[in-house]
Amino acid sequence: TLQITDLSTPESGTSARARFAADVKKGLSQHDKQLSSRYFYDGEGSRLFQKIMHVPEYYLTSSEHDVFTTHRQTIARQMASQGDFHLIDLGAGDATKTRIILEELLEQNAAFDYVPVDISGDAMAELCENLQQALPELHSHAVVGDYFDALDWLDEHKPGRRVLLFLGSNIGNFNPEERQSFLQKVRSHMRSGDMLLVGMDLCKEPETILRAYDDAAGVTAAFNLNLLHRINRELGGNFIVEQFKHFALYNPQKGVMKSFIISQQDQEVTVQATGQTFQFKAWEAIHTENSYKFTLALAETIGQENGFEVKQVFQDKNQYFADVLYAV
Ligand code: AVJ
Repeated sequence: TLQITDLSTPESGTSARARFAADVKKGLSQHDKQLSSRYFYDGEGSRLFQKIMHVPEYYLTSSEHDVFTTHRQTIARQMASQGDFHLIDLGAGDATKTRIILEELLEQNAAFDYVPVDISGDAMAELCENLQQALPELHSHAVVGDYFDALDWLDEHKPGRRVLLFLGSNIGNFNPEERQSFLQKVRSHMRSGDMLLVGMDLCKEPETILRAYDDAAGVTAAFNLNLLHRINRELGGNFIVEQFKHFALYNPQKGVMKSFIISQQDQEVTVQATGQTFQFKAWEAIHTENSYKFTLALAETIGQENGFEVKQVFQDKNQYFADVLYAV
């Protein structure tokens, strides 16, 4: 069976644009300019991210894929070990990796339904269609909306045990404060017997990490610079994107990959929806993304701090990536 619930409204479209404009205005008015990585994922940005997942240097996707193929039996058994459940996939996207677990759960005759959650209605429609083709016996109910709107909706409409997924090192986009608040909020929607599986990219050779965010074909650069194209398209900006460049930097002490957009000359840019013109000095940077890297010790600590216990850690053969199963 297949169902889609769309929590977004026509008004949420207008207010999303207003929020984007306000965030751009604030971010480009600061001394250290910044734009949020949240805004990478318009249609074009999502297409470019799909492409990144196939870039040879971007080891994250293939590593997590390796984790799932290697440990599919154990992961599925752990999930199903406490009885019936809803499998809730936060930020499901095309769910390529989740599908490995779905197939295994079906093989094990586990009693569950699949609830992919994503902000992109197009992605959820496409996913449901693909799942119905590939796994017709799967019960799925997609929810289109923000993670926490979806969790509120699920509290009311889908009671019962839940296993939550937050894959792909999406948690790495949060700084430590944002991560605490995310985990606390997720925890508040969980009860004893529920589980949370979190994908985390691990600290490793800095060159390997750096190459993943500065690939030779320039796909990551295009992904980053698409943010300026998006401002041009949606907010009436006049960025001459060729006068900016992508720059990636890894800090091995903080374990964080940082992405920037650098202005290659003195220039000014007007963004109609903000009613403002912004000045850029030559070589001035806009910070656009944090991608935090983890250690197993950190995985344990952030769990403990937020009421989660590490039940099992699954890794790929290179130990590049970990999927950490938390119980509450
Ligand atoms: C989707 C947030 C996991 O940080 O690795 C890929 C996004 N940015 N290349 C990441 C991204 C540049 C990605 N996440």
